[in-house]
Amino acid sequence: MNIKRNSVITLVIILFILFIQGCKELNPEIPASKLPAATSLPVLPLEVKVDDCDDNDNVNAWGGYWFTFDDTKAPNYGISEVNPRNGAQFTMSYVGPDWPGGPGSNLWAARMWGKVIRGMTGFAYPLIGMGSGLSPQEEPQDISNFTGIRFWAKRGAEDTVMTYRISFKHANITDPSKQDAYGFIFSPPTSWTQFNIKFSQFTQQSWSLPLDKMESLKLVQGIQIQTKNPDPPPGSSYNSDIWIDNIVLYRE
Ligand SMILES: [Ca+2]
Ligand SMILES: [Ca+2]
Repeated sequence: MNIKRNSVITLVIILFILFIQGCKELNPEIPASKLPAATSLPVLPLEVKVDDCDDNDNVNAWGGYWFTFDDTKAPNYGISEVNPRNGAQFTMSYVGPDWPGGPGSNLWAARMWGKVIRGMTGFAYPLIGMGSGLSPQEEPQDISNFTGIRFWAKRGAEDTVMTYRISFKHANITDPSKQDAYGFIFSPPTSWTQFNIKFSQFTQQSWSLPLDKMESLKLVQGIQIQTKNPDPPPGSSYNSDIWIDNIVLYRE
């Protein structure tokens, strides 16, 4: 009887000692003032949305406005036609059931369509395009800490413009030859396809004066996409219809 009782007492004492030891370990005797200070490193998101267009207005997630452009203004005075009309408020287009996520999973996208027209005389390099500012007043934005841009695109089945160029808008730079110095030419198929283009893949326009690429990435007013087709013969035109959606800038 006594042996059993002594064993129980011994076990209780051992458990108590273990408990005290455990408490000591849980409460290291280091004053709070000696603990290393918490450091907060800036965490940059891996992906930042430019626009998914699904609120169906002409403003993107950065507060910038969507727009179209063509060759009709000075100094080109061409006769190409773009829709939504150059200078009018941009409107989104409704995404049909061909979206890979199925009907209704994506509502609106940015779309530009029209004709790249070359007259018998006059401007010989006709073009149309659309774009989106990266701030309400298109103040230059520094996007040099991003790796590249991802977006979805498709073109119309009947189009005769099959290649487009995505580039940065630099309209504040007084030398027009530097306005879209760096870009990337891509060929959207007739079904929705995601493009992933690193800024390292952007190349300089052959006719533009060099603007340092890092300088360019620090002064971006907007992103623009324009027709990049062989120039039509005099008196002829090409059809263009391009859809763009789910644009993000990303970091790797
Ligand atoms: Ca919007
Ligand atoms: Ca959308």
